[in-house]
Amino acid sequence: MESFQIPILLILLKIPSVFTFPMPPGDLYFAKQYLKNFYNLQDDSSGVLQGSQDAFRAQVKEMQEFFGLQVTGELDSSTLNVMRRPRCGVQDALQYSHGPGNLKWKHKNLTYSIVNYTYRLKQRDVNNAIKNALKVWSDVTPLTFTRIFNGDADILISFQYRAHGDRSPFDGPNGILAHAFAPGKNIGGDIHFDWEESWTMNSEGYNLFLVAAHEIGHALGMGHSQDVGALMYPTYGYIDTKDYVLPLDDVKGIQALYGPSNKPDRRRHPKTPNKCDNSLEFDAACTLRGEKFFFKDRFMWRIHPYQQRAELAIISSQWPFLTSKIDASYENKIKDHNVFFQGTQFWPVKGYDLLSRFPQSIYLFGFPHTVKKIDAAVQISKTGKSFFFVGNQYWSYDEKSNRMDEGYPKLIEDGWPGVKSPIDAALQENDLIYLFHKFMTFHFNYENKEVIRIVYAYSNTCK
Ligand code: 01S
Ligand code: CA
Ligand code: ZN
Ligand code: ZN
Repeated sequence: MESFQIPILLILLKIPSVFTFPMPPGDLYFAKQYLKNFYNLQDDSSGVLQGSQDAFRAQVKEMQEFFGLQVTGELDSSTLNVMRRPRCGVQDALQYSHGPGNLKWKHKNLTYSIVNYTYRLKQRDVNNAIKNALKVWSDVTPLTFTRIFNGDADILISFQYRAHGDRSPFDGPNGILAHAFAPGKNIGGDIHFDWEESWTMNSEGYNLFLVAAHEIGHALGMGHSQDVGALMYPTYGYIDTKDYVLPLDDVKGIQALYGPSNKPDRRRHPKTPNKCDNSLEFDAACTLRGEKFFFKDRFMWRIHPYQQRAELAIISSQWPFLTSKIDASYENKIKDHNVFFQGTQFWPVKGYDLLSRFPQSIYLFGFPHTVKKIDAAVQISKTGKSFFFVGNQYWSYDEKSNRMDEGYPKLIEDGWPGVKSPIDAALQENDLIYLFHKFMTFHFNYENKEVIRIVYAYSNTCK
């Protein structure tokens, strides 16, 4: 867990109050409005001063607890002073960070209840998505989740439409997908999904399991993470949900709150790669209209020629069809498109748009059927030849005649002396070809056929 977003709410609350009011008779009215706005005091239709005295006292207590005041349930002057402070409009229970007060659940055997369903999915599918999303967290903590069928559950899960009584209205399709309340009584721990999203069980629309897993994180007390690979990263991104394993950043976060699970956890929790890790290796690399891209697992770094800073992103956020790791990629400057290889298939893209609705077969290039994946690919812009590296061999493809050149494959050690194979990735920069082998980058002068220097692979991204 790298760091959590500093909640806007807390910054605003730190502003010292410039107002100190005496206690005029309007105080009770004011306090009721405040509790209605920022807590869950129900509107009392019978009039301002009527209504349930107990409910009012309970809300005053909750508010006092939240602000670290003496919990009396009385509207004393220090309580009123806090109420008068300028503040953020978000309800206090709706927190997206480790705020003060209700940090985490005090018990480990949590209960949940599914209040209603979306018409877009079978009830069975919703039940399973929720159950699997809860398991993501119970697998790495001592927490257990039991479904109950009445309203007294810790975590109430529902689909809600637009304004739904908690001062955080939904916004229709897209935008806010769901929200959840930090652990606590009443609405604390509850999860609301936007009724109007296209909820799915696959990669289309918004995958209910993935969003539910993120919201459950909030319901357990997790805030948002700045790690783009984390489940608690604030924006939605599709990732294969089969055999989903919670990323390491989230595991560290939740275990800081509840400790580890008692049962052994042998699974590898995916770690977001670090651009300055000196053992960094790449899956693939390419240029694209002046930018450089380096691919690793489901991530990529992009380096803009003027910015020079390597920016980490999820590959599928740019190219949604690339949901798993890439074997090789190259920029075809002659046809102004890029090619991404995955196993025996390739995807041609123009800028960010897919050029065919489906992946194509790599055998269209003329590879023998013994080739099951391409290690690396690069085009020499001067000659219009593209080179494909597989094991200790390479092929030359002529982009003008669209066919493989005669006499290939050849041995890499013959055509690219001094370069170690297998080659993980390749790209052209100015007059040099960069060839990557494990943690090394070979700078190869193609005209003289010689390696002019070897640098660390991470030196390409550590900026
Ligand atoms: N809910 O947990 C969210 O993070 C909200 C925004 C809050 C400020 C209410 C939300 O729906 N964010 C979008 C989202 O995709 C961008 N959240 C779910 C996810 O899976 N990251
Ligand atoms: Ca929405
Ligand atoms: Zn809500
Ligand atoms: Zn969130």
